[in-house]
Amino acid sequence: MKDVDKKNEGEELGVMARRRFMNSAALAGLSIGAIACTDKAATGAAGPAASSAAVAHGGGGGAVHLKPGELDTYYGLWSGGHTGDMRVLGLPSGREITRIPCFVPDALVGWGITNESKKVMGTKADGSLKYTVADTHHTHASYKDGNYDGRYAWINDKINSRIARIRLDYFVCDKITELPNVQGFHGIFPDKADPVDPKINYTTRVFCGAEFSIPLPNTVGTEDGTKYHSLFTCVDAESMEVRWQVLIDGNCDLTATSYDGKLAATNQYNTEMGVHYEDMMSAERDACLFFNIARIEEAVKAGKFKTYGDSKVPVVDGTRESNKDAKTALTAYVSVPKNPHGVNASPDAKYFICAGKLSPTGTVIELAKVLEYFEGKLESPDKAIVAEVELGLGPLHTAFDGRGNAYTTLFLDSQVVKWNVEAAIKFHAGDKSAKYVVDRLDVQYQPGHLNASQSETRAADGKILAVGCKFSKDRFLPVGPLHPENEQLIDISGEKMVLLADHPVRGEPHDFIIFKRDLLKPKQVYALDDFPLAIKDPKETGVFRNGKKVTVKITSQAPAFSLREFKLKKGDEVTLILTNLDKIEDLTHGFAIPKYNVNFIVNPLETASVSFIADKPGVFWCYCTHFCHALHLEMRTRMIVEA
Ligand code: RUQ
Ligand code: CUA
Ligand code: CA
Repeated sequence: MKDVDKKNEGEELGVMARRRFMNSAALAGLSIGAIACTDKAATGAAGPAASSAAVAHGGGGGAVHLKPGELDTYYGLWSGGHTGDMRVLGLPSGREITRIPCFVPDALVGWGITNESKKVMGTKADGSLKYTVADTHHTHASYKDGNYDGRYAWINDKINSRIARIRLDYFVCDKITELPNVQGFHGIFPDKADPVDPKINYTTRVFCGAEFSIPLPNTVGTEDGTKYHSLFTCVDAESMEVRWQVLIDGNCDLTATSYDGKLAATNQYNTEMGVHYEDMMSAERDACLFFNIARIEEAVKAGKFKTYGDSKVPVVDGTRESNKDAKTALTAYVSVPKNPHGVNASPDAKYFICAGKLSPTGTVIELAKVLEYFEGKLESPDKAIVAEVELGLGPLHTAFDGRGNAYTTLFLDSQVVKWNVEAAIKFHAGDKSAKYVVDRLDVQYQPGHLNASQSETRAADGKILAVGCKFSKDRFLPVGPLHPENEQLIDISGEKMVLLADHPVRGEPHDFIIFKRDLLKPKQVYALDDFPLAIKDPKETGVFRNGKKVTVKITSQAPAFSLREFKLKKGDEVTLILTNLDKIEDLTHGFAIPKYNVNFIVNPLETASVSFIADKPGVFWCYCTHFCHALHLEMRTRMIVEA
């Protein structure tokens, strides 16, 4: 705690000392990280004291502990990390309510087992899944009028450059698109309006940034990195087809969009286009790259594009060389210090903020000025920078409270710094009396993402802030070498931040959004007609044979399946369709076939199907795997495969 106070008083001294440290340590990120970790272990004791204070003052952000039966105020949509799914939390309690499988098979719901989910996930010619690993980072939801409209959320898979869409009415993934021409798809953000048509005040595009550069087309292994490229991609929010891509200099990292739909941006840490890390950090400044959406779409319409390899996707030229004339430029490269990380739009719609990562600064870019640049009224896009202020070591991501304050994670300092954006702008303009740093709070430890309630909308409410700490060290009972990450919840309703809670989480979840629960109206029972294969009446069930091709139709109604047994012949090519005719909320059944690697569920009025070859003769008890009734154990049917 003392450490924190000192920093508040001696802001300038601290910054100078830290700056020296950054330079002398030659910015070898890993070793700096290790030092900072050990340092912070000692101050970790501040945690428990801070949380009891929060409970005592009642915490404007609300107490973390909800009484049994009480519901949370906010939904949290969380990236699941390597489990390739989306976690849904209730906040402020931090209770995990569900997980929505997307990129990786899931044994509970049968994701990657049923034909319906395999179709979404993508299969090879032999019907097996194309990919079974994923690395999800970022999740954001669809907008209307600058707030979430509860239609969709999107999440990225960095490993295989896939974008998944989640329907927020049923909380299911309904489409996955693999991006062409790119590797390391990282940043993702939906637009919030159309750049041209004011009637379209909702999301129709999703922008995707590719972090790695590769040869185009990537068909021959070549070492010469100067020939590699990175692209920025636009995906249609409804069809999930790739609309267009922009060839750029440097790389993409995270993505942000303006509230008027006119601009999207990505921070670039590798403007050097290095292939080794020392090359990637050799320049003092990199960039925040802006895209003029209307102009890009005009260029596509006018046929000013190329295609690469098998891909039909139009690729326009957004490189520096081809975009020197501001009045026709598709892109603008705003210079930002040293390997910036994170670009975030402020809820007043005025600014994008880039965090410096290897520079202890935050850069505030005024969007109105970026638009002026595109009109030829500003000599350089760099003139759109209205503040570049010292925040602390290793700034990564920024959230907002809707009261003019920004909250930035400091990875190396293991802190969240609260700073006032307008004060920072005054300070930058020369008013050295402007105190922009409002508060600092130690977090445990090494924070990456953070997000505040409603922070990414015009309705930012400044109540709670979640912080994804990459290291938990001593915060939980030891469980062997793999430590969980530590997600912390902070009350930001007052002047000072107050730590409320720690939650262990399996790595590597990254990003999340938090929004008011009344923005969603989820449905809890399907409609039979949602599924083309639905079996509407138990009388329609049975075994239907067409040579070797066999369709088994079954319905479930607690505590029985419509067929008490069904007979197959060895070698049959079977498709089994199951409709759950129970139509009351929370009455889910499961269906497992031993030795056939089949297990899936059907929710109320849901239909799912599986296909397999009946290659093993014998008797197989297909049983309900989801506890549904006092006779749940008795809820079975026999699959009899004759030799
Ligand atoms: S980016 S910390 Cu994918 Cu920051 Cu996660
Ligand atoms: Cu049906 Cu358990
Ligand atoms: Ca760099």
